[in-house]
Amino acid sequence: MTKSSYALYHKVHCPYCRQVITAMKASNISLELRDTEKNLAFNKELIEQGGKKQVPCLKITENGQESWLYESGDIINYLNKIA
Ligand SMILES: N[C@@H](CCC(=O)N[C@@H](CS)C(=O)NCC(=O)O)C(=O)O
Repeated sequence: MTKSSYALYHKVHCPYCRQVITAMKASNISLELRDTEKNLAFNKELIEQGGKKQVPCLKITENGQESWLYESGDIINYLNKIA
């Protein structure tokens, strides 16, 4: 069985992040929101592990394997698939 968890790295005033969060709420998906401006540790791990500081970015953990998905359109498509 696949065990998955998700965290969305975002900023409050980012319009692309807002679009992803709206889509997420419409699909009834709940995932952890990680504000990279409020919490600099989130910003650091986004840059170091994701590869760049751009938000939104969805961190996907599946069976212990982590991957980082950038681009609001790609994140929304992914969330629609798992909804
Ligand atoms: N094409 C991207 C644009 C995202 C974007 O421009 N995000 C801005 C914040 S609103 C950002 O993170 N800029 C900093 C950077 O790119 O390093 C998307 O649709 O997700």
